[in-house]
Amino acid sequence: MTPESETILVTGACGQIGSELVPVLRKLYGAEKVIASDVVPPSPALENSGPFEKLDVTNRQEIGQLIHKHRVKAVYHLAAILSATGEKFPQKAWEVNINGLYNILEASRELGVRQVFCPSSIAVFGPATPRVNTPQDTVLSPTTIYGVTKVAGEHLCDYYVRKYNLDVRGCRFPGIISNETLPGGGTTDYAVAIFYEAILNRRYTCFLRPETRLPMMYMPDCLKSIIELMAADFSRLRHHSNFNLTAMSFSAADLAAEIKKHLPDFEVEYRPDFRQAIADSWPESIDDSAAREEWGWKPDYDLAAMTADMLRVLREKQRQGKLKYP
Ligand code: VAH
Repeated sequence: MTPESETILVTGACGQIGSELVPVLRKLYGAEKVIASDVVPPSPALENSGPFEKLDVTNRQEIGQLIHKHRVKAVYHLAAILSATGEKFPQKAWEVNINGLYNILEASRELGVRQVFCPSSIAVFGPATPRVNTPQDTVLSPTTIYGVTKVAGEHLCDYYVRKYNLDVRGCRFPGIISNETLPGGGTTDYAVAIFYEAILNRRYTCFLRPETRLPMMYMPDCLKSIIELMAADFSRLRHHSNFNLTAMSFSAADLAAEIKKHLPDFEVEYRPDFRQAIADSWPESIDDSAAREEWGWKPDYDLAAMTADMLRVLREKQRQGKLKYP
């Protein structure tokens, strides 16, 4: 747990998870104690809610200067290139996801950071992995550069735990669905875009086949998992940076049908693109018993609850004239 007096650095603060984790951390620890950072400029809301620093995680000197300047004791390292964008720019994905992580771990080791959170992903699994109820400890054979960087990242983080006793923790997140930021280049982006298109156009062209089933999680559960994992007793953890985690699994057709219960005239057309092959290499469902046993993980949202809340929040934004898409 991050003691009251410690300063936190969040990288990738403008991204899907970062943009919602920063307000949660600021509520928990005080706005001035949470330094938001990203390589892109902050939204007005983020800029006006507490300290923001421009940070390119591939620049190790910049990281060291920020950690030293703000006496950072905990880092939530969320800066990453996701699966679909990674396949378009694999070299960039390696630079950001691995060189960036290495820079964070080295700066944390050298400058006395006490705790680091770095998310992994179900993208670490591949075609050779059992796809149903994928085990915690199993074959990791990713076919995307994003998955390769996440497997390497897990091993790098666990090396820093063993070698330097650095407290590094992370979860293999499933697809995350949120109503704050627009999709950021992932294969699960359809599960966010579909809500906006349903509300605005009553139509959506899905880039995955209807029967494509993937592990998913609503953002409130994602944020809860990060806070709870970072607060867990380190001595109870047998795993560190690679906890399997999920809340539900559903297919694109399941999600469309759930939305249709609220918007009966909603129609979906299916036109699979290059992201279908990525989704086909990932699990359909996840065994997250290690997270449940080692730090008490339990999700709150299922498909029906998430769908109702997503539509409620986005329709309220539309009513206020604040629904921005794309
Ligand atoms: C992606 N949203 O689609 C991310 C996530 C499991 C998927 O890692 O790349």
